[in-house]
Amino acid sequence: MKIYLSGAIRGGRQLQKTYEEILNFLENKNQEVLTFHVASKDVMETEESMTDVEIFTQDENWLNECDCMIAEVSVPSLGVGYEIAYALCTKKPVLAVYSEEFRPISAMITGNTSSLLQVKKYNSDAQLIEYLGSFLNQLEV
Ligand code: 6K6
Repeated sequence: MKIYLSGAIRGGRQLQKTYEEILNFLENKNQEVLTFHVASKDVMETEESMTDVEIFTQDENWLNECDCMIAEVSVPSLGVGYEIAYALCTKKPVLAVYSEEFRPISAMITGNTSSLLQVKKYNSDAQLIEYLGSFLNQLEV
């Protein structure tokens, strides 16, 4: 399954290690993560090699190509919010996870009752992984 991993870049990189953990879990489950760069330690340096139009176009293509989205929404990010809305409008299932240490999350996420969106608050790495596993199981992959 092709997964769009969404996480803050210009919004702030304080959860980069968590994004890396999510990426590792998904890849160990043999999933194809289209946006693996979100978890990269060097993303800000790499960013300088692309224009904003190139970034947007590439991500829009991946949003159209993905089967589902996993978004880490603890760190507020315009890009992540945009991507979640795009995925839902194009009828893709979305799992949005956030750490209880980072509340409150936008009501546009926690108050969204779309049947395609699951929003989960985690209190440990183990719980985060549990939510990821359960989301994959629901999609039967
Ligand atoms: C290339 C390689 C590594 O980094 C780059 C250039 N930057 C971006 N590349 C790809 N996607 C990006 C880049 N900057 C933001 N995004 C998308 O927006 C990602 O899919 C993230 O989920 C989201 C983050 O948005 P901001 O507003 O926090 O930057």
